[in-house]
Amino acid sequence: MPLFRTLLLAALLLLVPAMAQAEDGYALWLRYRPLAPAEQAKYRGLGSGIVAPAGSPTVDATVGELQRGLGAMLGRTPGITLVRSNRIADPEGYAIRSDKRGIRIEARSDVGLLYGAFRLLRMVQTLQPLDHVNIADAPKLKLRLLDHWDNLDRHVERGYSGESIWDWQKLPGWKDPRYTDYARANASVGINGAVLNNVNSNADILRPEWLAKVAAVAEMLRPWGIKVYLSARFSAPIELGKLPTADPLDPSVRAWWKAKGDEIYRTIPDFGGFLVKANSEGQPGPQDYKRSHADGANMLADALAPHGGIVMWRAFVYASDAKEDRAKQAYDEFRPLDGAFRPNVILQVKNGPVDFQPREPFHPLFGAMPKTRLMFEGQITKEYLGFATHIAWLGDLWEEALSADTGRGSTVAGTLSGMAGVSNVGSDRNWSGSHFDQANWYAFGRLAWDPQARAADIAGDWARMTFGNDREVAGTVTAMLAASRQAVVDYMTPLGLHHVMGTGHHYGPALWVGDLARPEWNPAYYHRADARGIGFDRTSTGSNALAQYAPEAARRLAESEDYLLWFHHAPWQRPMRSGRTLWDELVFRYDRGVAAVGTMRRQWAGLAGKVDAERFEQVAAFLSIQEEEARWWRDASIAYWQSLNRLPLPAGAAPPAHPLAWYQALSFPYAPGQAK
Ligand code: BDP
Repeated sequence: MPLFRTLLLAALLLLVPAMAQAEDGYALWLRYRPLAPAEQAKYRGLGSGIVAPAGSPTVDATVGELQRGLGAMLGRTPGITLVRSNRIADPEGYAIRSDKRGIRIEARSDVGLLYGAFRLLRMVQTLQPLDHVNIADAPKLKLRLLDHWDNLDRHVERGYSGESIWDWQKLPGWKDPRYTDYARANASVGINGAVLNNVNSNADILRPEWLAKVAAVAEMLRPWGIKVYLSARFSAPIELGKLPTADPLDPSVRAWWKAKGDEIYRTIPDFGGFLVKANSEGQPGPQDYKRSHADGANMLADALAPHGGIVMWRAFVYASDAKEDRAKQAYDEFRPLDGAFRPNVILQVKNGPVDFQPREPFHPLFGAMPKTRLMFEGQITKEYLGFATHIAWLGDLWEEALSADTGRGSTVAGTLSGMAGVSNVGSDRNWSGSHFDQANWYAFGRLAWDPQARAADIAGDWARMTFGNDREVAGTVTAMLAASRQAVVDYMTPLGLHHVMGTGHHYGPALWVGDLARPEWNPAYYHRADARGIGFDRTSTGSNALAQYAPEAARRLAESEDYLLWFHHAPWQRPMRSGRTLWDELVFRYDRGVAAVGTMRRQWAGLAGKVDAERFEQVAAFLSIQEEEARWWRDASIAYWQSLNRLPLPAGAAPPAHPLAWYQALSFPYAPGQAK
């Protein structure tokens, strides 16, 4: 027995390193795998040991991360000197220089040193030489946030990666070390803020006992340069303060928010501010009292201004009773308010005018409010792009929006003060629901740091950091990412189609739905297809949403076939640039999308044995789900369009696998992430 026990212990001890190496995705892009000896040789002769200024929690975190990362990759820590220096102008910027004595990271602030350290680690992770480094970098935008749509019971609205990571019930007593790993990952890409709770918010988060929990999270994120923010419910003065009104011009309401602001800052001295969804989708707001969005935002801004806090006011509004094209409503509502907001208000605008679709034109508010600070809101979680099982590289989606020329003197990127991404982080071991969805979290941070960065470069870095530097592996992963977003557009919403997903949960196709109470919740509202044609006329003969864009931008959008059915209602027989009719082109694109997923599957299969088995198997299984669902999208869509246009399929195209009624009968009452 004792011998057996000894053997068992020995076996277990042998297993421990293997378990620590498990590739379950937890390490994200910060895997820090040991480099091969030949690769390590590249980094010889750089001295050794870290010299850092007298400790601060951020300097300690920086030194710890360098030791952890370089120690694991190189087996030693080269000579690195961290220097606080006023020569670096930007408060979050850094410079890295090296010579044969070692590496010097200079920054104005400790968080700049942290960002420089992560840059250095990335260079080693991607095998870039360190002997003659001379780089300086600083974030282009000050506000780089994740928005968590997390409820207080840990349900995540539009979350496909488990529960909320915020374990509110156990906070503040139990500070899950996972919060530190979350912060490390964010800091590594420059994310410097997190809104902890859902925009469809619950006033309870503003109660003192909840603020104590928020303070505990803030304390863990602080060393990593991340501030916490909260979604504020506009009616909180009624719900918590027992006031009869939440009218933003009422002195008692203003006093309530001011006192609440003071209380928050007593608890969390570096609190970032509020995010607000008001008068949208049933949320309370200033219009309940016949006040404007500016009245509401400014009232909250005044409460936080003495403490340096900001208000991010969302432009995602559309009225339940409006007859107007939903795509026009945010612009109509906010454009007249340009210049009416306090300096600490930032208007947060979704990338497109409808709602995080696989492809949308850029939002017409970008460039149209020169006297107002604007933030870009992207959705990292893939509510409309196949949840966690579809590979869809959002780096391309955001690059397309950010690089769009507004026709008013700059690109979308050039109009921004910040970026917010609706988080895809949850309690799943791999954080994001799938290994490839981590790429979207990564890309979001990198683009918020530099909205002019190229998504392809970011994809290359992510692939190497996540799957290793083997050229075939990294090249294949990068190629898969590059093809993936257009594939989703093709098999779900080709040629400018949009919002044709399943009711409520948005899982799968439901183009035939036209009986929901609110017109703009119906797919039929958006595609307007009948026997003769398809598409939403947003030209001057229709809703004229096109006129919200500057003339040059409007012309480009009107001419783009990628947005054809977004802006035009066209006959099925309309000739396309390819020489096909619109109908044939639509079928061609559905097929192209399905085929692209098949290609991704084969590409991935070719990496068998070159990627660790654990991640390989899951990605392979998810790709087969994606292929099945891509075919489902294609078949259901074609079956439905044919029920209207009665047109034959182009030569060689396969008929749908089932009759339309089969697709219409599918129901998914338990699809994840639904709004509660
Ligand atoms: C929609 C989501 C809904 C969100 C809303 C928003 O379906 O759950 O609350 O956006 O952004 O896309 O407020």
